[in-house]
Amino acid sequence: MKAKYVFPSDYMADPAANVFDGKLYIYPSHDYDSGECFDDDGGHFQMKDYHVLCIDGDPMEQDAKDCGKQFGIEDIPWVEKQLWDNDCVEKDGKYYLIYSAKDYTGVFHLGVAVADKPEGPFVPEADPIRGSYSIDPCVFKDDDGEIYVYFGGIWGGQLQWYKDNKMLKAEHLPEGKEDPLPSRVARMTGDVKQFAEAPRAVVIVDETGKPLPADDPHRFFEASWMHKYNGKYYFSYSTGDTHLLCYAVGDNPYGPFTYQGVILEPVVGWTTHHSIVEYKGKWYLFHHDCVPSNDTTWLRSLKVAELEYDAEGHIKTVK
Ligand code: FUB
Repeated sequence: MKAKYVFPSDYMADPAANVFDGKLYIYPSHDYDSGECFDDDGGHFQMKDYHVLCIDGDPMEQDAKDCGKQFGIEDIPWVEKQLWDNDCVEKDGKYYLIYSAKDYTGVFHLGVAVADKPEGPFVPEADPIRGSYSIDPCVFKDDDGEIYVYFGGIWGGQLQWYKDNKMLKAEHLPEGKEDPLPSRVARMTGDVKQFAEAPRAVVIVDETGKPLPADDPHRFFEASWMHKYNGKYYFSYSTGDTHLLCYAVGDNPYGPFTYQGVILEPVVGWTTHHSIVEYKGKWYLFHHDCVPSNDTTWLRSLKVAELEYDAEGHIKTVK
């Protein structure tokens, strides 16, 4: 399958692609070379602002255009550093960008910024979402209009710090046949600014209904994404240290989701992160790799590939 770079003029990552007003809008992280060294907690990812990108045409032919800087760390009172992944949803003609960032105590939370147009300008709320934690929000609007946020990431994403939505004194990374750390999902309030309920675990099970164990190379790590295909809920995610994008299918937004297979094989660079979107009758996988930066893990470039399903609704692996 063909793949193409989307925005060759700058380093961007973690693309959340959405269709608004007949155009493709991409909400990425904005990588840059901060000089921080690589570490297992992602200290080399020191992003300091957000941009929105737009493609009005065939994404396999056209590069994205930059709609400009939206806001930076200096505009958000609660944030000290690391503006990581973000995503955007529309409700009643307003656009809500949900992002992850670290506060002044070194803890990740989710924040909200609001705009009248998908290209911004987005204005951040003064405080993070109450009760939010960890990273990598994906905002999903179901056909009935309810909005859900999926989030979470382990290691530097701090998900291992939490149990039952409370921060633990001691962190535990599950091993062997223990249940893995799950992504989380919460329905949002009508104003899309708070959780309407306590976040729930997103459980991925095998074909017998048993949760995939912690030592399964296909277990969840970070980069949640939700899309619907033929009435089914497709939860996709990165497996982090095994470097795959995988997916699982369920009957409702909360799951459980039954593991199906690999969407994307490992790319150049440590991280892999994506979104899946239907645009003008075709399905696309947006993701990133580090080929243009010669495998510099913190300088990633956006890519797009066409995505295909077989007759049973299985996604064909992009190699
Ligand atoms: O961009 C920083 C982090 O790298 C993201 O939050 C992860 O999903 C990984 O792509």
